[in-house]
Amino acid sequence: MEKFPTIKEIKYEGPASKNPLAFKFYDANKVVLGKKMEDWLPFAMAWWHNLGAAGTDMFGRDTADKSFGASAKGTMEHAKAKVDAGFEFMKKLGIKYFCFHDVDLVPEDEDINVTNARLDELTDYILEKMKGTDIKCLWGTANMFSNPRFMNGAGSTNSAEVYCFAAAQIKKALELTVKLGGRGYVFWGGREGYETLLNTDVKFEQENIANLMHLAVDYGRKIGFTGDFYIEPKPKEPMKHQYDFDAATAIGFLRQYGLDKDFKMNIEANHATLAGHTFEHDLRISSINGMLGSIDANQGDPILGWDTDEFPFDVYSATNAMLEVVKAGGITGGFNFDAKNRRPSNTVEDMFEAYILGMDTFALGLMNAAKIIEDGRIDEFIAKKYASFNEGIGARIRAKDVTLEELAAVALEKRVCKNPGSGKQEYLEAIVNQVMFGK
Ligand code: XUL
Ligand code: CO
Repeated sequence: MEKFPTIKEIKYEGPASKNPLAFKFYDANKVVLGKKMEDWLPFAMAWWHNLGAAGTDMFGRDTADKSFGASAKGTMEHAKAKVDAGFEFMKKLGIKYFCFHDVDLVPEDEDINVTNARLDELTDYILEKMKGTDIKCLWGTANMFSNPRFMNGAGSTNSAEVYCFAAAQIKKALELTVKLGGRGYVFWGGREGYETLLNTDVKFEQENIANLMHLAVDYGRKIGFTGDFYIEPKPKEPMKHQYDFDAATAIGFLRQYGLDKDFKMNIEANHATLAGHTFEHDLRISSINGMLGSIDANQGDPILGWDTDEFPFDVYSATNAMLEVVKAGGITGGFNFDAKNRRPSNTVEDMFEAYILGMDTFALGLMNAAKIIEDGRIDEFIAKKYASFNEGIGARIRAKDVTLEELAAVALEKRVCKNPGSGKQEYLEAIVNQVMFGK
């Protein structure tokens, strides 16, 4: 039986369409810079938000009905109804991937063995559903932040027993990711951080996190996981200080502990902005370090200071992000909508309209990025900006063929520095507007 009987397959109808249940910009087969839109943009559904979150916040209970016809929530009947709803949802939108935490899939029991048996049963059910479709897992992860045992962290815990539970969850989540054909495996260190140094040994905790990641890599490779491991940086929330603050911090950590060959970044827009960066900044830092893996596509609110996980709507941000992605040649991961409807958007139509908004926003971002690249003026400006390094003393600096004394001698001979050249930010911003809105 259909879970969303009022919703038909969502089709591309073009920018003039006023049908809320149609794509205006995302046209899966349209070729942009030599590649189909759907190949540039492997979209994924986040199991937790789309099938789990029903509007509960710190001040009020659910506003949306996400029982999907099951007689009670928190049952295996409900877990299976979520699978049915999720697959119907993805098929109707043309989404080919999903992302999950272990405990998004089934109700968690006090006894981890019971939970694991439920996970086996449910993933068998998912595998059945996958047959005859091209839907697969983008990435899996273990939720090591909700259960009270992780109150002092998972890899960073003070308790060796808790550390074993974290290991057990990672082991199982890796097995499930492999079973469901996952491209990646994510570590989001939700509780890997601290509130006060008065009770924390930072070095000890970071070493333990790294060791757990090494064990995960060893086990993953042993059971045939060939994909990438990802760190998803986030500076704060729930912890005051999180160790994976931003891409630069996480990359430094991976290199320090010899994990950089197996790990890449999963960059979430709203996490980058919480760290005081733009989304595109963390994408750039990842890509210049060869670690741009996957993306959690959402956006925050500049007025609110927390992770609001909104569906992406900001076309400038999506354009800047897609410029990074296109210049990196695409990503091996995907675009996971780690986003939820606003609490009063509580209908089934709202669920679909949110994904349509997100997919259209990234399609616009992709088309704008292509236009900016084809226009060429911005790349041309950047090339010219650094042109003094193409010859003479500049070329020797790049070739690492100079001493500090030689460089100083050049300056002393010139006596006064001439204008180093305009940064021309306003000219470049005007080009972006012209490319975006000009005919
Ligand atoms: C939390 C967050 C997580 C990760 C996966 O802010 O983004 O949902 O994406 O654990
Ligand atoms: Co996320």
